[in-house]
Amino acid sequence: MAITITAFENPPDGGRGLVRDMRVRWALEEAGLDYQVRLVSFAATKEPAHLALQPFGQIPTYQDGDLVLFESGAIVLHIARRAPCLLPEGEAAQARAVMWMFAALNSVEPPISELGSARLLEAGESWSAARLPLVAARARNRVAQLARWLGENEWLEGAFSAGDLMMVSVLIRLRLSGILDEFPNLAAYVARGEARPAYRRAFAAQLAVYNARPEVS
Ligand code: GTB
Repeated sequence: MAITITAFENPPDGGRGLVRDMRVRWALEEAGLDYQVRLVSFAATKEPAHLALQPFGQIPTYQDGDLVLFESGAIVLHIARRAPCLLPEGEAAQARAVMWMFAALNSVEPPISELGSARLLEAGESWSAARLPLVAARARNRVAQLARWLGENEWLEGAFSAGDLMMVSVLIRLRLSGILDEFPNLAAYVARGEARPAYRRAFAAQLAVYNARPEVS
């Protein structure tokens, strides 16, 4: 049976690759694994059938035979274990790649997510204008630290790995704020990720979902 992942049938980002099924699609494309995508509505993610797969009512999920996974990081790591192009050989090199996955998810994505919420979800609140600069400063500070570390290196640890896949996926979410372009080396790093054929295939597939979305009345 083929690997099946879930994604929103009506992607809230307009098909720009910001929703978390994108990183799973990208990993599957890098790994060269066959998969299918089961599209779900936002309402369906709150129903018992989906909650049995994902306790928090979110996408993405991953199913392969009897194995059910949620959490995009866990899913990408599972895929990476089957793909030498995503996890380098050697215990220490693998540990460094996994470390960068955790760094992307635990240290870099939270301030970026917070900024996204502040810009989009809280924009109408009376306190939004006062809070936004604080949240933007936190995100800017964190990515400045990353930019200093990356310097002019192509990837975080020599060769491309699942750590880069996750970091690029997270940084893309910063682009709309304009902050990514304040760091030319990080913007170039993201562009290198986006130029990978596997990324482009994944992006095209999720954009096709947006373009074919059901009419919303
Ligand atoms: N920690 C989980 C993981 O990594 O898998 C988080 C999964 C998650 O946040 N999923 C979101 C979801 O299902 C979609 S990606 N949300 C529904 C809910 O929580 O009820 C988050 C997202 C949403 C929208 C945009 N956007 O519009 O740009 C970008 C990212």
